[in-house]
Amino acid sequence: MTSTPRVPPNQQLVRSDRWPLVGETAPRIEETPWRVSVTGAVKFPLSWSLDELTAWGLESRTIDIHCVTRWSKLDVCFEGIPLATVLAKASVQPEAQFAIFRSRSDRQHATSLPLEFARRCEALLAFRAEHRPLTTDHGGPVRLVVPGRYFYKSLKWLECIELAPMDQLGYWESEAGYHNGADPWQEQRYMAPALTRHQAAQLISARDFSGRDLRSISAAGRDLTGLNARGALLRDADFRHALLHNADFRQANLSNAHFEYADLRGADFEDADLEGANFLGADLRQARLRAVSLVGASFATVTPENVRAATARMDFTTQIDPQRLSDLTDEQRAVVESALRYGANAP
Ligand SMILES: Nc1nc2c(c(=O)[nH]1)N[C@H]1C(S)=C(S)[C@@H](COP(=O)(O)O)O[C@H]1N2
Ligand SMILES: [Mo]
Repeated sequence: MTSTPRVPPNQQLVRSDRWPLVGETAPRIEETPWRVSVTGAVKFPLSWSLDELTAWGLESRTIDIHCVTRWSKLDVCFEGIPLATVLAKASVQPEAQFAIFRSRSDRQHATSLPLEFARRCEALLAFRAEHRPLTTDHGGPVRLVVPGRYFYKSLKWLECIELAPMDQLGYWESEAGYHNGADPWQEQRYMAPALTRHQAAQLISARDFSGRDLRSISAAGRDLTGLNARGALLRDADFRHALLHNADFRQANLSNAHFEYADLRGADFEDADLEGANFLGADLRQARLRAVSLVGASFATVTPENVRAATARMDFTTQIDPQRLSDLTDEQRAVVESALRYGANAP
């Protein structure tokens, strides 16, 4: 018998009693009663109150969550109305190719799926998770849960499904450059970099990234000693083996950034977003990681046999707030705590 892996590449499991919060934490405040509508390329627009929807009878489905910032949570029990049922009730016109999902949220949060996938992917309009009503911060009263796609396709506070002949990029897809395909098994995390190689080379030689949007920049192996990257948007940036001695990354967004084997001695990460960042083999002595977020970050390879390979170099001169370490998985936290206490961890 061949066993299919349960966890997609480069994801790590969160503790089973934890469910990280990502993105917006509350819907728009509004007096009007919540309704879910289907509009766009349909014969007649339809809408239902939440009571009308739940009266159809909730179905329960066990779904694995895979967040693009590298944490996964398996076997979460959701209860809701199948998206396929809702789509079947609407008389969808033949020109419809995409379903755009809109959120009752201040920033008009949205995401989309190809209609063909939306019909067959076994998504739910979920009202309950783990046998309780969905909490507001996790998308209650009603959210989309889409199995087989990174979790940014699972829109919280669903209020409108619009059918359209053309796709519209969602909030995270356009703001963060998240891949519109979002297949975790193919690691469709980010769209292609927005920068040309020439532009990247110029910025690298000037060593000033401050305040810029440089997501997915490739700076692997470059000498960026003393880099000013304050407040820069550096999601998915590639700094593997780079020299980043005393670099200033304060307030930078370094979600999913690659720092494998980088020299980060004395680098300052105060207030930086380090979700999903990879520090394998990096030198973090004298580095400051104050007020950072570390969900999904890794500092060592922890193999199933619990062999720790390529642990980041950290010691008592590395400054990390102890409370922030609770963002990490138990394995990662144990590695970091022992490195901070006993030092070095030279490979
Ligand atoms: N309305 C809305 N839906 C959203 C988001 C958001 O910011 N706003 N974030 C998305 C992302 S990136 C993720 S990983 C999940 C997080 O859901 P959770 O906070 O319940 O874990 O919601 C998705 N749906
Ligand atoms: Mo996400």
